[in-house]
This record gives sequence, C-alpha cells and structure tokens, in this order.
Amino acid sequence: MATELHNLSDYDATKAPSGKGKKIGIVYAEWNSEITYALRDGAIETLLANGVEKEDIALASVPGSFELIYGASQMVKSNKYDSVIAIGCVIRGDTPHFDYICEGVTQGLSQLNILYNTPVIFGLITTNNLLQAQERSGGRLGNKGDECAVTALHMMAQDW
Ligand code: DLZ
Repeated sequence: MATELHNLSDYDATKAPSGKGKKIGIVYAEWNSEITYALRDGAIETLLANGVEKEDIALASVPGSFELIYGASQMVKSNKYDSVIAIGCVIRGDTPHFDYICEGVTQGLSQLNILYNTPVIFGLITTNNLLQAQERSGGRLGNKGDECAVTALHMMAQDW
C-alpha cells in the first residue's frame, strides 16, 4: 500500500524552544545549490522566527556534501556554536557514488555527535531525483531546513 506523504515540516511553532542567545553554525554544500540554498534559507528563517539573532548565525559553504564533514568538524571544534547544522543534497546517479557520499557524510557527522559536545544536525537530503529534492526543500513536502532548525532548537534547549 502506498504511504500517504504529508508536509514533513509541520510543527507547532509555539512548542519549539526559544533560541534567544544561542549561536548556530550552518555549513551548506554548493553542489545542487538550487536545493541547498532553499534548505539553508528555510533553516535561517525558522531560527530567526524562534528568537535567534541574525548575528548569531554563522554561514560557511563547502563545495560538495562530502566536505560537510570537514566544515561541520571545524565549526564544532571552534567551540563557538551551540549547534551546527549541516546541509547538503545528494541525488542518485548511474554509479555507486551516491552511496559512498551518503555513507561517508552520515558516518562523519555521526562521529562528531559522539566525540564532541555540540549537537550536529543532519540536513542531508538523499533523493532518487531532482523532483524529490525540490519537494523537500520548500515544495509540497515542506522544507527539511525548517526541520533542521527546529531540531537544533530542541537540542540546544536540553539541559544535558
Ligand atoms: C562528486 C559528486 C557527485 C557525483 N554528486 C554529488 C551530489 O549529488 N551532491 C553533492 O553534494 N556532492 C556531490 N558530489 C561532490 C562530492 O560531495 C565532493 O564534493 C567531491 O567528491 C570532492 O570531494
């Protein structure tokens, strides 16, 4: 049976913790920039709407999703941020390259979450085609960037 798809970014803004005073690093990939810029902008908009100051959001771009590992790692190790959001988009092609990049980024970002005390949010979209990516970056299935921002707000609010 087909699964009914809904807007993945539906969330109750009133229940998202305030980000006032929090500092966030966003690292985003230039590859598939139509998608990653929309994800990045969605994340920024949601952070601002929830009390984060514009000057407390630092942006860094990297060439492709694989470089998100290094970019996020540098941000985490700088100890300047309460949370780091990594944004990329990998679209499946004709070769296994997709699998290697997805696996590498997932492992790399996971390691950062284990080894350091800054939550790193996984904003990597992995899709079979461009349409699926568009649907998840401001299209009919919402914006995964919004979700990353809300996730960061929750992770930063927690008294670990
Ligand atoms: C090489 C490559 C390919 C084929 N596809 C993507 C993609 O769909 N999304 C993405 O973000 N990056 C892609 N890249 C680039 C790699 O992430 C990386 O930048 C290069 O392999 C250099 O390390």
